[in-house]
Amino acid sequence: TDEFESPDFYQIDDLLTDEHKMIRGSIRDFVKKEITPNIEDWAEKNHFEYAMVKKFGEIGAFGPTIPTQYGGGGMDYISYGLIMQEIERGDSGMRSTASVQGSLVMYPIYKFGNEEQRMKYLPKLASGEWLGCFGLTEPDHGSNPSGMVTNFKDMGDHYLLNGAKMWISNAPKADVAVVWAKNEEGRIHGLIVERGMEGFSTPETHGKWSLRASCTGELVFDNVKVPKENLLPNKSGLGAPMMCLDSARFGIAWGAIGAAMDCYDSARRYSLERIQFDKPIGSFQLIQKKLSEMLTEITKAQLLNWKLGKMFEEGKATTPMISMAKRNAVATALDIAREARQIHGGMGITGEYPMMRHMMNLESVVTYEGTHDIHLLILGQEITGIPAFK
Ligand code: TGC
Ligand code: FAD
Repeated sequence: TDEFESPDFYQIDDLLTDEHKMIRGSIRDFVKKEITPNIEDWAEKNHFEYAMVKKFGEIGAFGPTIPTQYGGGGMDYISYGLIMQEIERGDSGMRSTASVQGSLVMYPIYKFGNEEQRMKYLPKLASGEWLGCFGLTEPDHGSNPSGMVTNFKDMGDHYLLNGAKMWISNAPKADVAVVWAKNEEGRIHGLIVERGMEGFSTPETHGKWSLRASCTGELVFDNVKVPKENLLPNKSGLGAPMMCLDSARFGIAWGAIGAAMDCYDSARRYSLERIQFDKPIGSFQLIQKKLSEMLTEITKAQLLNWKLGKMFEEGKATTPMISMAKRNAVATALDIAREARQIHGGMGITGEYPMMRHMMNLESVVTYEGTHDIHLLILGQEITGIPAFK
């Protein structure tokens, strides 16, 4: 069969409700119809298919955990994880579009915004009428966002915003940007910046060999007048963007395992079809070792992700727990993409199969939302009480 078969070696489906399985099934069907047939072409052409934004809105991929009164899905975190898993099984860049919109744009407006801001932005972001982006990283401040220099001054009837953000997913096409900047006292606040504000531009970043179906750019603020009502009033300090990252990193932990499953499934299938030395290559011990280890790592990560989702629901998930899941899932997915590529031999380097694209995508995923090593150090700090990054 050509159908993707989702590995479920430890019967983790028993831990899911009928609703979870229904949501996963509908997103899987969507990915099969809308993403899989086109993605190699989009990635090869470095093309961001803007029409997907509306389609993601229609299937509820934006802000699944945001309450329905604001246009969100009102779902639990396991549902959110499953949606990200299925979309990233299609492509990490597609998942980026969805997780930035939901966890990094809608979430801060919902969590730190006032009622007028929620009503103005959330329904349009949920439906895909508007696309959003999240500006934290700067050219000189990536792993260390607290050093940011983007700043705003109180001019009486408005704020004046100056500075630049770099590596921002969705930026070139975004209608709305949630931007983190320091006030005159050096305190970090979130501001909602809209396309069309004078002095605001979003140049595209070219030459990426990764996430080629997602658009990435800069946010440049040259004396941008931001209305005072665009400041997110209900939380300031680095903790505010970090809370958004908690939610987005959770989605990535699930998403990366979706990419891993896609690679594993392709490798399993190919190993049974490809004949060398008069036998399917799947009959050789070294191939079986690779497949066995892939399945083991996917299963471990699925259990970690599921439990983390439960802890999110119970308000018990901590940043180091999230770091463990994100770091583990992405490293696992990268290893599996490489091993699966080898199982496909020369064919593995072509766009006939998904591994090369997943592998290149995952090089971004292992870096963004906190690098592999930063997550290790967050765990190190949890264990020892000593932050090693400063
Ligand atoms: P640190 O001193 O630890 O904390 C500063 C203040 O923030 C508070 N805080 C949190 N509050 C709530 N929830 C959290 N999760 C929090 N984490 C920190 C903390 O309590 C403290 O508050 P206060 O009141 O004491 O000031 O901060 P630090 O400067 O030492 O930094 C720690 C470090 C290095 C771990 C952190 O900065 C970090 O995680 N760096 C990585 C940066 C990162 O992840 N950037 C991501 C950019 S967005 C992105 O990549 C999107 S890609 C998406 C896509 O396309 O899919
Ligand atoms: P650096 O921080 O310069 O790190 C370089 C290397 O040094 C890394 O290996 C790192 O682990 C290591 N390092 C740094 N500090 C330490 C330390 N203390 N101890 C040990 N090692 C250390 N950002 C956003 O705000 N919004 C987005 O939408 C967004 N989208 C992105 C999309 C893509 C495709 C990419 C590639 C990035 C995106 N980012 C986004 C930025 C991303 O979050 C940063 O790239 C990431 O946080 C790392 O920052 P940096 O690239 O400046 O690397």
